[in-house]
Amino acid sequence: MADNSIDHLFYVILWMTGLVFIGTGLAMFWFLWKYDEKKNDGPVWYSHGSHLLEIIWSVIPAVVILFLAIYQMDAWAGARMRRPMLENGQPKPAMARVIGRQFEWKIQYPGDDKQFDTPDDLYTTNDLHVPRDEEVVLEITSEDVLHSFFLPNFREKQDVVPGMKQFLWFKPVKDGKYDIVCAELCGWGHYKMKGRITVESASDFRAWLQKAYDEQELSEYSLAEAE
Ligand SMILES: [Cu+2]
Repeated sequence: MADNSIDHLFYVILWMTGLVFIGTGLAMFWFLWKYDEKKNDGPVWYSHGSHLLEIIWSVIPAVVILFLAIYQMDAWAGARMRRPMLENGQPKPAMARVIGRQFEWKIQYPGDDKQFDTPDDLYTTNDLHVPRDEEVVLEITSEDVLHSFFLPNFREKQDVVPGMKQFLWFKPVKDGKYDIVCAELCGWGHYKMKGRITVESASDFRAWLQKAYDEQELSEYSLAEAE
């Protein structure tokens, strides 16, 4: 997401449920007080229901849910349909590929040629870096089972489905290190399937990419060459 629409929806729903909670609580205490045993010594009257009341308490929640269904459409479209575009009208390519596997997040950057699965790709484990104030597009895949790529601080969550390639986008606005967690029970090591996403300035990001790439080239175990 490039805005606060998820948080906004959260607060709208919190206000609605909060008001209903306070309202029903007050009504309950009012009935307790009004129908106090000491003030009401007549026989108990059992109601066999009210058609009108049933219609009212069915229609009001239906209207509320219909309102929410329509009200959230724009946030949904922003998160799932309006992928950032390039100036030429093409969808913005993924900055990195995130591959879930038991039990880690494999991160793949395409390198200078901007093509995945070429010899200049950079691989890291559980260590995703993104530049601040840029629309970041990620490609999400799984190598084995179902996972769920969850960035709680970014209000982003996507099921990771084997055999599917999915895209996620957001605009980081604040520097820092944040959690990447797996939100789908994926095996015995699910609990330790966590990574870090680092948001930094564009120049720090490029410097980190270059450094990580140089380190990969130096190490004798190069995944890129093993491909
Ligand atoms: Cu997992």
